[in-house]
Amino acid sequence: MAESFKYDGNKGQGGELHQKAGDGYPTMTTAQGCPIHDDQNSLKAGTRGPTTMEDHVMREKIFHFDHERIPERVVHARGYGAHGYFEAYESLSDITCAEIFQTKGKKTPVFTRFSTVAGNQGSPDLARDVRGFAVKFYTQEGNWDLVGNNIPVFFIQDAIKFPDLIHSAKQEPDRGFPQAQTAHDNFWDFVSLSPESTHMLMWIMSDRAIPRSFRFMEGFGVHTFKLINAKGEMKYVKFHWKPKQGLQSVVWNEALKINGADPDFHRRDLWDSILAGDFPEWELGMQIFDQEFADNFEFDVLDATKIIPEEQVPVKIVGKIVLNQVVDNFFAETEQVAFCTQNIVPGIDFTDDPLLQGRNFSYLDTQLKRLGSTNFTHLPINAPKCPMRHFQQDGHMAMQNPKGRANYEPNSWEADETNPRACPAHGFKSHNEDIAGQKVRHRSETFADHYSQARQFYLSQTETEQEHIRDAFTFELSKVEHLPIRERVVSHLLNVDKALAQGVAEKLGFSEMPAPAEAAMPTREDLSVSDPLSILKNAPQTFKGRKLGILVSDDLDGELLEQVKDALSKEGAMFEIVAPQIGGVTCDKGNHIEANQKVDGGPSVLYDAVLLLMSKDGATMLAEKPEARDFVSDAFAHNKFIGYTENAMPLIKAVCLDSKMDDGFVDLKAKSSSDFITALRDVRFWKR
Ligand code: HDD
Repeated sequence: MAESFKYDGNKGQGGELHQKAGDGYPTMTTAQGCPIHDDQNSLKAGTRGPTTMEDHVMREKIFHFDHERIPERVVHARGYGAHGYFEAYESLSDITCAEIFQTKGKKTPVFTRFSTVAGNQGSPDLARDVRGFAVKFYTQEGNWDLVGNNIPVFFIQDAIKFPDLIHSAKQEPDRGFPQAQTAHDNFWDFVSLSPESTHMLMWIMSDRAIPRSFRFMEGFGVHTFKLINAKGEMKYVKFHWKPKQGLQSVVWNEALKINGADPDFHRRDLWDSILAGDFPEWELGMQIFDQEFADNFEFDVLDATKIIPEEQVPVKIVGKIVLNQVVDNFFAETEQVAFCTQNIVPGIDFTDDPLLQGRNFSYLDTQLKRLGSTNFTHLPINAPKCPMRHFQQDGHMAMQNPKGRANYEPNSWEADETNPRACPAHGFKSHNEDIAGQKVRHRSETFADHYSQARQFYLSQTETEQEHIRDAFTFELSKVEHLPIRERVVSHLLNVDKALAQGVAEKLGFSEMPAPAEAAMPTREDLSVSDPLSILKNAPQTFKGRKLGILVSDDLDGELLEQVKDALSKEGAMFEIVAPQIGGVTCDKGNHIEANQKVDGGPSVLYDAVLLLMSKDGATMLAEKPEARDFVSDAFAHNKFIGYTENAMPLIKAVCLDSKMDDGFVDLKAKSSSDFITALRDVRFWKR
C-alpha cells in the first residue's frame, strides 16, 4: 500500500452521512450515561487485531440487543394499537356507579389494541380470523379493560378448553405450519368434535373474519357483565362497539392478494387515517337487561356461544371512543400493553360465565410471563392515570416503590398520603348474590343448544353473504386432508341449514351426504331473522374514509383529475395515484403528477374503488403490462366500482371486460365526478 495513503475508516462506508455530535445532534451515551466517542468501530488490539473484552461500549450494545425480544402473546400476537379518548353521551348513574359513566361529556383516556388471534407476530393482516378489540380505559377509579373481539360469540363455553382450542388453531406442532390460518386438519378436527363451536364457525366463515380494516369492524365484550349502581342494584349488560365509519369487509380472493401486496394493510390503514386527521370512532353500546329477562330468555346469558338479538334487547348507545393519536413507540406501547379481563372498576362486575372466570386467571398470569415482572403495572402504558396507593413492593424492575415507613396493615402510623386504608364507602365491592350447589365438573344443560343461533345467523345474511359463507367452508375444508373431518363438519352444518350443508358437500365433491350430527338438543323452530347480524344490510352508504386508486398514464385529462380530487375531498375520502413509473406522469396540460405507487406496487386490492384515467396511448401501453391488466380484472372480480373514460378502452378490452361493462362501470364523460363519488357510496357493486 502506498506510503502516502491515509485511510479514514469512515469514508466510503457511509461515514459521510454519519454525523458526529454538535450540529444539532446530542451526544450519544451508553445506558449508564457515559458519552460515546465512536459507536461504529469496536475496540481492537491494532486495526486488524482481536476485539478486546474491555470494550464496554460494544458489550453493552450487543448485550442489550441480544435481549430485545420478549415472548410474543400466546394468542393475539399480531396487533396494532392507538391512543384516544372515551366520551360519555349521558349520565348512567341510575344503573352504574362506574366513574366514567357519571357525567355527560366526561372524557376518559383510552388505549386500544386490535389483533388477529392465531397468527404469530410477523403474520399477514388479512388472515381469515377473529379480530381482537381490546380497550383499556384509564378511569379515575382504576383501569378498566374491555378485552373483546369483533365477533360477539366464542368457540367454547368453558375456559378449560382454551389451550386445546388454541393449540388446534395455531401451526401444527410437528411441522410448524400452517401459520395464521385455520384451514388445516387440527383446527377442523377440534371444532368438529366441539359442537358448541358451530355458532362461532358461522361467524368466522362469514366476511366478518376478513374486515376491510380495523376501522370498519364492530367490537363486542362477548360475555354478560354486571352494572351496579350506588344503591348496590344490579343490571346485566353486554357491550358493543359500533364503527361510525360503517361495517365493511373484503372478499376472500382479495384478502389473499392483499396479504401479498401489503401484509401490513390493517396497521398501515390505522396509522395513515390517524395521521391524516380522519380519526376513527366507535360508539359504545350496551344491551342492558334484568334478572327477569335473563330467567326468561331462551338461552343462558352465561353462555358465551350465544348472543342476545338486538331486536330482543336494543343496544343503547352511551358514548364513543375516538382514536386520535398513534403510538410513539410500537414496543413500549402496543407490545407492552397488558390487558387483563380482571381489570374492572367500581360499578362493573363479572358474571359466573365459566369462560370469563377462567380468563380472569389467564391474563394476569400471561403478563408475568411476557413482561417478566409483577411490576408490569409500572410501565407507563399500563400504569393507571389515577392515584395508586398500596403496600405492594419490590420485585424485578420496581420503579415506584411506595414512600414512607408504613408497608403493612394494620399499622398505627399517622394517616398521610403514604399510609392508605381500604374504603368501605367507595372501594370496589363484588355484587353479593346467593350461590348454592354441589361442587361438580358438569356443563349446565342450559348451554346445550349449539345450532339454533347458528341457523339464525345464517338466515339473517343476504344471499351474497350466504354464498361467501358457503365458499369459505369449502375453501377451509378443501385444505383438510383427512376426509372424516370434512364429513364431520358437514354433519354439523346439516343441523344448521340443509342447503348450506349440501352446497358445501357438493363443492367438496362428496359422493354421499353424511348423517346429521347427533345433537345434545334439537335445533329450535326458526328464530327470527336479525338484520344487525348482516354486514351488507348495514352498509354504510358513504365513501368517507375509503380510498380510490387512480391508474394514470402520461397525457391524462388533468382537469378531470382535479374534479375527481375535489369531489373526493368533499366526501372525506382518500386517493392514491398509481402510475407506470414511480416518478409520476405528465398530464395533458403539461403539469407533473406525483405518483404514490408504481403499478406493480399498487394493485387494485389496496383500494375500495378504482378510476382509469389515461390517454389512449397510455391505455395501449398499460394493456401490455400484466400488473395493469390485473389492476382492472381484480377490481372487476372483487365487485368494485370502476370509473373510466373512453380512452381506457384498450386496457379494458385487454382483459375482455368490454362486453361485461355493467352499472359498476361509471363513464366519467357521461357522469360528473360528484355523481361518480355518489355511486361509490354503495362501496361494492354486488349485483355483478
Ligand atoms: Fe383472550 C389475549 C379476547 C378468551 C387467554 N384475548 C386476548 C386479546 C384479546 C382477547 C382481544 C389480546 C389483548 C391484547 O391486545 O393484548 N379472549 C378474548 C375474547 C375471548 C377470549 C373476546 C372470549 C370471549 N382468552 C380467552 C380465554 C383465555 C384467554 C378463554 C384463557 C383461558 N387471551 C388469553 C391470554 C392472552 C389473550 C393467553 C394472550 C396475551 C394476553 O392475554 O395478554 O391470556
